[in-house]
Amino acid sequence: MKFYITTPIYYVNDIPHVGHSYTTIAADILARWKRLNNYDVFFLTGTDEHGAKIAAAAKEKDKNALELCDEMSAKFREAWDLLNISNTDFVRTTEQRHVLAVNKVVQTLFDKGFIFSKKYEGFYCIGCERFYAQKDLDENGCCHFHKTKPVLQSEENYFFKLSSFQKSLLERITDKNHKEHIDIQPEERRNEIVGKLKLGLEDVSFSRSAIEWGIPLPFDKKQTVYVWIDALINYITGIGYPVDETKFQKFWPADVHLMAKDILWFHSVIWPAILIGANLPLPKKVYSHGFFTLNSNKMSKSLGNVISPKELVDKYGVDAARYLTVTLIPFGPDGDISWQGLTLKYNTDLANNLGNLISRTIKMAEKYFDLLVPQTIPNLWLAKNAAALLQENFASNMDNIQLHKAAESLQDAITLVNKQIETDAPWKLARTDMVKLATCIYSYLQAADIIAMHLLPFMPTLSEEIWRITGATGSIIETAKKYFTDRVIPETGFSVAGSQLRVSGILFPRVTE
Ligand code: ME8
Repeated sequence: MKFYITTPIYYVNDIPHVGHSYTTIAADILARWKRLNNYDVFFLTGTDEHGAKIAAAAKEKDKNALELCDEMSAKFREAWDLLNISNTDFVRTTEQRHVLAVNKVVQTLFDKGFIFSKKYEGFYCIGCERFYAQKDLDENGCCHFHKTKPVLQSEENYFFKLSSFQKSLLERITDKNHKEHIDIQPEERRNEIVGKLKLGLEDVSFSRSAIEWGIPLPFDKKQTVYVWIDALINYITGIGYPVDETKFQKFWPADVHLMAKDILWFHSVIWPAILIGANLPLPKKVYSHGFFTLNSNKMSKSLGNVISPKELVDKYGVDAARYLTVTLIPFGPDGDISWQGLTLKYNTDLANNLGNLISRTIKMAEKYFDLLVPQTIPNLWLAKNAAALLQENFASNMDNIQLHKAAESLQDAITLVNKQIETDAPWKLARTDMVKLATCIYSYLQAADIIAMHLLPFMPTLSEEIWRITGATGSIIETAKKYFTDRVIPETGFSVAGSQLRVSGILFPRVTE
């Protein structure tokens, strides 16, 4: 089975911040989860490098456009390396392979009569890289997203006959049984898209005559492909279209396009229309999450209130930064983050709940059992309870992209074990019942192993560390792949009696504001 997941390709006029990280970490968590479930995963991200916005940014910095793109695209790659993102490929729209893909799609649409030229006048928002009609702007004539006044522009452009796709799109979006059904999530946003679609569609700009920084149209070299059309095609460039037919056939259609709500329209209406026009299958799911605000303000470079991935990693460590970014707000609606909120969640979920479970267990094993998994009758009761709780709540939430809920069920499983430790009070048993103490410690280790396997997509490095600390045998990834297939805990547990445990340093040092 294959699983193809994408993030948006990010504009290179901005540095990567926690907003971009949010989508990318979420996609990475889903990619890792599917790999653990034995899917052949392709995970694509990249950078969007053409168009007016990038040309303007280069001019402002007195740089050649490609030079700026090289520099900024590298910053995104560095950020994703820092956050341990496991993307399969990274596409840049200035690459030759992408130019080939764009040419092929654009020429096909032209040959099929979906492209025509007309004179157009509209308000162009450079931040959104799109035209707006007066009615789409706010009462001050500003764009709703950027709060800036778009400039009235008039051009002889090529247009894409989006209007002729209204019926086909509505059918594919609303009819779950359609063989080309495209599932737009969350539901409220799908309803908004359907509502807008029902009102009718206007044809959209397909080329720009005034913008040189772009891919020339194959049938009219004086114009460049409109940056959004150019950008959306990256999703097929990245899997080999049109040169590597085998790879393309294997991975297309995408299983999930992930993004925030700002660009849902492009992904759920314009992109599918292009694909229908080019006779290509549609993505299966388009999922948009909400916007992060920071202390109630929109994060933006100009407001100077962006959080960079590096700041998060410096403060909490890579794995905790990943976990906190995707779990602090529900995955779907907008939400506010703050340093206080991040630190509180770090201390509650990680330093206290998970950190305590591991450190208490290992300290007792060190003190009373020479840092070995105690020799005892295998007691898997607690591990099985934790596993049952996770089986019920974790997998379905991961598959439904409810990452905060999946993380909540992990915390519930950790709490279950910690409560059991409180009930057993093993520190008292050391004086009265060493046999029972051995059984208890053994059971905490097995439950910790179950938790570590589920934690892998969120915290790939620390889960492996926990696996080693608890003396579990073999590779955690291979063991988890098997476990998620058959859901069987071996009779001896994962941490076999007599195995050597490792002293854990402090996994999650407490963080103060
Ligand atoms: O739109 N909260 O690129 P972009 C949540 N190049 N997510 C955020 C965010 C925030 N505050 N800020 C950014 C573009 N994002 C186009 C995409 S795809 C064919 C072309 C994330 O650099 C979120 O995923 O403006 C959002 O949709 C995306 O970055 C926008 O990135």
